[in-house]
Amino acid sequence: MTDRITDIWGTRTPYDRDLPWPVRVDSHLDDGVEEADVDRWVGSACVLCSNGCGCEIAVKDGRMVGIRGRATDTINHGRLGPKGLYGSWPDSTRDRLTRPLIRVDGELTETDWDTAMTHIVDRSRSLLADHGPLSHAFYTSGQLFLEEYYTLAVISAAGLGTPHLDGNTRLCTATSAAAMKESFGSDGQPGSYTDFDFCDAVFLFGHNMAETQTVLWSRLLDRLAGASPPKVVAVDPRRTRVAEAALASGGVHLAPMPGTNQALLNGLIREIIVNEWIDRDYLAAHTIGFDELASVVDSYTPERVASICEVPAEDIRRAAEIFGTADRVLSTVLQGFYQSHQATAASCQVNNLHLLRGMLGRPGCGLLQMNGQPTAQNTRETGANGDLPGFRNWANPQHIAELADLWNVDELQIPHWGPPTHAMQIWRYAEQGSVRLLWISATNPAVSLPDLARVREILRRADLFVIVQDGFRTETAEFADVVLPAALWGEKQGTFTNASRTVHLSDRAVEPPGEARADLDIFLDYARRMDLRDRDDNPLPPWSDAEGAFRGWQECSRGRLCDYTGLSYQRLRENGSGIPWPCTPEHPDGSDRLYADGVFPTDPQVCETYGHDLLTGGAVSAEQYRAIRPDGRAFLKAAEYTPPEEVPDEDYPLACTTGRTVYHFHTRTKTGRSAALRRAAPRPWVELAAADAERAGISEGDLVRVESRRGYVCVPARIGRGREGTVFLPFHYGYWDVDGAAGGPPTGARDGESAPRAANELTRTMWDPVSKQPLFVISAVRLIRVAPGREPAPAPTTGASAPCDPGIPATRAAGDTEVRESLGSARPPAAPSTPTHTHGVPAPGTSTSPTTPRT
Ligand SMILES: Nc1nc2c(c(=O)[nH]1)N[C@H]1C(S)=C(S)[C@@H](COP(=O)(O)OP(=O)(O)OC[C@H]3O[C@@H](n4cnc5c(=O)[nH]c(N)nc54)[C@H](O)[C@@H]3O)O[C@H]1N2
Ligand SMILES: Nc1nc2c(c(=O)[nH]1)N[C@H]1C(S)=C(S)[C@@H](COP(=O)(O)OP(=O)(O)OC[C@H]3O[C@@H](n4cnc5c(=O)[nH]c(N)nc54)[C@H](O)[C@@H]3O)O[C@H]1N2
Ligand code: SF4
Ligand SMILES: [Mo]
Repeated sequence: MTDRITDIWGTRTPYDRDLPWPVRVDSHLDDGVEEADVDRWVGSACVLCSNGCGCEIAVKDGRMVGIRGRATDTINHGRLGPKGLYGSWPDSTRDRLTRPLIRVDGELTETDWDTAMTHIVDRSRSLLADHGPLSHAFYTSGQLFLEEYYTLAVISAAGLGTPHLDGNTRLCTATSAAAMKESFGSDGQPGSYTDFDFCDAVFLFGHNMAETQTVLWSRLLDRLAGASPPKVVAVDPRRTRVAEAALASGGVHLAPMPGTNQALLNGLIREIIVNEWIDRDYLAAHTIGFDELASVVDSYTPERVASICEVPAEDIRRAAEIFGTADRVLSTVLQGFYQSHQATAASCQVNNLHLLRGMLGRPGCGLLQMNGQPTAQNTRETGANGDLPGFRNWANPQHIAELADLWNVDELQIPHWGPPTHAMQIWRYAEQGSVRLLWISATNPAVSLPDLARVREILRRADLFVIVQDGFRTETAEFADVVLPAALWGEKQGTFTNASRTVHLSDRAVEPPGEARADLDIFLDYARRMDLRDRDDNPLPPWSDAEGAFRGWQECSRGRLCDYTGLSYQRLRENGSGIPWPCTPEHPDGSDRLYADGVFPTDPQVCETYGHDLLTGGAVSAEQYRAIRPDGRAFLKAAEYTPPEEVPDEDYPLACTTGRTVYHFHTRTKTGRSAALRRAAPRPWVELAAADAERAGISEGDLVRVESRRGYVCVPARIGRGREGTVFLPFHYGYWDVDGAAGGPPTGARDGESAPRAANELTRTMWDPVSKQPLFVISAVRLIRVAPGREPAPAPTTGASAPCDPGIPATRAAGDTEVRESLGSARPPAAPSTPTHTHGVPAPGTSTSPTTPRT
């Protein structure tokens, strides 16, 4: 028995290469429930991060009462982390949305489904008649199921004909997709989690995996505890647990000034090239662009980079040497890169490092352009992310024709005169008044978008009809015209795909509370009431349940890189483990990693994009692209470093980054309702370095006003261990709190501004030119001490927010936190053979898929 508040990563089960993975089944049952009381266990996977740990939900008397890891799942081998164990369902359904709400005389008022949906459909029809489909926009999520996104994509693109559909994935992993598209021609994770088992070195670029994918971090900790541990290199301005592990492993912690990743990466690449740590044969056979890359990075000597990034030149050399001399390197990239101003450029340089060394498609040579949200991969695959379904290219007429065929609609019905609209642009259109109906599902933009004062102004517009579909009355719901109560995880059925391309089925364990309905049913209800139809007058979309939608999606994925045709609900249910795509009837166990043969989906007929200039975002035309003759080779794309637009100055002398802590998920709608997690990180704080604190006369726990050019927050100070010149704010805390600490949920419909404490009061509406991902880690702030503190800041001591003063009391477990760890040797099912996936280039003039395995 242990708990996952203080023992976040659990008992070590040391692991060495080539051995079967040790099993450790973690389970947690609600207070007072014994394992013998459980009526049944229902198969699922955790939806509180992109790891997608295989699990089973304990059901008793029609309620979810516990969770345990699935021993046979290749993703987690039975392990679960704090969020999965304590945050998967709210402690009580007391404040769940159970009935639709509509605004009557300014107040959100309970109503029935028919009234709410009629209200939506009436508005929708009149807007379509008066202003056409471009008046409609959908802002969705990385947290619904595949079937729901695909249904929404069909409704918006084929049914209504609007290109305005994107997800909060724009804030999350738009850069992951963009970087893979630019380098390899398509979204699709080259690597696999099994690469952790074989690698000699692990590089984490702007990724605090210890707190944000705790179970994957356990996997690495087990390797580090084993006989041939890899070296770890951490690239993060904060002293995270990842950074500590890097130093302990004999690796390096590079702590660049925020916003200087591109310079650092150019420096690393230069070292790899000048030291000849490159695979010339691989480069010649499988890549384009080496000469330009070499010439761009040439001036990025370790000394020059050291002065830009403020890291020791010697550390740059050592990190490059580790990358350059290890046999098998695994890299992961996440928000420290993605939410920055040269996001796609810097992430592409990580791709370049792997290409230069020919390190792709081999066990241990994984590249994981990480996802964050549990189902972000599906948002991207299904085209609910400001792209077209099946990684299709909006600028390729043949791809449009395929979709028109599949959906049985006219090609002209599918908007493709320009790229699908990205979320930041959707919000801009709403601000300008051309988008008049904004349907928000499973995301809380009144907390999670940058520059919240502006977001509130937009949501308040009288000419914007706002629909919010959520399980809770969020900060965003307070601005809605209609609120639709959604069923959540465990209350509905569907599939989703983790960052390692692994698909899990989540079955319905319990009934949704009250009248809450699955998002799929809500979208289908809208489509039916709107009477959306295909060319032959059949209902569009044609399916009526999750499994039907899944089958529809399988057809859409057929022949594409993300081929799902070998999967079925039954197989996913019976397999005992998730299965990684591409998965075809010929390769029913899926594919552990991509690009084993060094052939990439860059052929003009198959690629998802013709690419962009990394500095400006300028698009490459089809003609220009064809002229390059990529022929299945990957692109080594280069870019000079440019400084961020907002850098610290005299008025705002500190660089402010934002991000996460281990105990909370995003805007805390679930984790804030778990007593165990809430108590571990109850309120927000700002983290600053001891030297900066001393200069500003700030002590631990003091109340501090953090100001940027956009707004301010008032929070206690944690004197932490980050680098000088930077501060960090967790972005989890909006204006809602279970215990009323923030004044309770906003009472007035238009009153979201009472207690400034959300990190996004400070951030700016700016985005990466290629991926359009907002720059959450780039703002300049100043700190003003407001009042002395009476107690230490409410920041956890267990992760990167640990205080520099070791005397500050440690985070403790409180409440119902007991976790049972069963250590065993249950053998997981045979992992998909490695590698199973090779990649053929279609002959000119054929439409053959890029995914046909050769073997
Ligand atoms: N506990 C928890 N886990 C989660 C989530 C959660 O909310 N809570 N959310 C999930 C989601 S959706 C996501 S997207 C992931 C995010 O997972 P991560 O990306 O790991 O988390 P963040 O804390 O946002 O940022 C990671 C690190 O980037 C560093 N950083 C900031 N600026 C820079 C920079 O300029 N350069 C470099 N190199 N590093 C920088 C920060 O110091 C921080 O430690 O987590 C997923 N997992
Ligand atoms: N400053 C700053 N801002 C950030 C970030 C940062 O690092 N710093 N990170 C960005 C990133 S990476 C992300 S992913 C976003 C996350 O930002 P959001 O998406 O706004 O955060 P969540 O709290 O996860 O909101 C998801 C909502 O969906 C609801 N929900 C959950 N499941 C379901 C379901 O099945 N159906 C429906 N209808 N609703 C459901 C939840 O109750 C919740 O209200 O924030 C972004 N914003
Ligand atoms: S690592 Fe992610 S998926 Fe796994 S239990 Fe934790 S939150 Fe859930
Ligand atoms: Mo995210």
